[in-house]
Amino acid sequence: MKYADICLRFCMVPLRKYLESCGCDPDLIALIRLIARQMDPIRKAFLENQTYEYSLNASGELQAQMDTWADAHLIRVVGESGLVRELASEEQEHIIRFDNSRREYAMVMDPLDGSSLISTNLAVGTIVGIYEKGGVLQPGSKLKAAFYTLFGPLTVLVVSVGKGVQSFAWDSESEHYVMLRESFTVPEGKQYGTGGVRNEWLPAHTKIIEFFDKEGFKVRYSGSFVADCHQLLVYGGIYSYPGSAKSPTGKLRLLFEANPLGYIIIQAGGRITDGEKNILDIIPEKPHQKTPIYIGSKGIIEKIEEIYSLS
Ligand code: AFP
Repeated sequence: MKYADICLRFCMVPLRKYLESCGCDPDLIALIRLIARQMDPIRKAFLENQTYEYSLNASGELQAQMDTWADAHLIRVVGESGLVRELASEEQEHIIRFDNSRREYAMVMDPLDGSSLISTNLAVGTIVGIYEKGGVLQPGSKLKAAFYTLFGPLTVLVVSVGKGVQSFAWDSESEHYVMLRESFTVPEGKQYGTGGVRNEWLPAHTKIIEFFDKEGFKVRYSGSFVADCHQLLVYGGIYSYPGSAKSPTGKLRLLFEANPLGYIIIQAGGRITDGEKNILDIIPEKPHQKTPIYIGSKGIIEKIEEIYSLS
């Protein structure tokens, strides 16, 4: 079936039309669509890049072969676009500058989040945040757009350009993204996920988990931030990765993970906190800065901040 027929038959709005209807700058639309289209080659590359313990990144963490493949692929495409002046990637130690770019967009990305799950064929995805200008070391509240993709049964793109949150699915026949859902509101679900090791948690986090257990929350934690956030976007609840005595700032990166997802979840009526403040207000000092993170339903985050304030 032809793409136009599919849209007509299922009343599906294509990604480009949706972004145009939001009044986005044509170059921002071009950039989002360019990155979004790379999910097809990335998805196809999984089969030939199945080495899981491939290399170490700048932070000394294990990289899967797909981490480096997706990173190199996206860096090349972004560089050739002529739209991005600065790029920070979770897989690169330093900020990359494209001095000849004709626009000043600054992009942050986790090329493949949750990559330890590649070996188990569970859902992973790509996270992207875009600033209009001013470089990558800016608070998340200044983002112009953020999106993530999720490689599940469908390749899904969830995007916000500051006008709510929408999801699109990749149609491999027509090679377009078509709208799946035109708005999201994070419900007050009763489920939680937490990273870290229980006997290393700090007292406030232990109290929070005890509160969830007492209130009859279900546990949902996959090991892929992007997949767990997608789940809470639909069902509500929270994802958390706390600080610990060993690692007071936790594991997740402010620039590549917390800010883009925080921007999206706030646009869907949820919240994000480090326990004390909105993560999107943090002014980053370095690309690989980490932060403790609680993200999800508004009411639950308010309760978490209350428990922190009393601890
Ligand atoms: P990787 O992309 O290196 O697998 O890291 C994934 C991640 O940053 C995030 O997506 C997960 O929620 C979290 O780490 C899982 O960490 P644990 O394995 O410590 O639970």
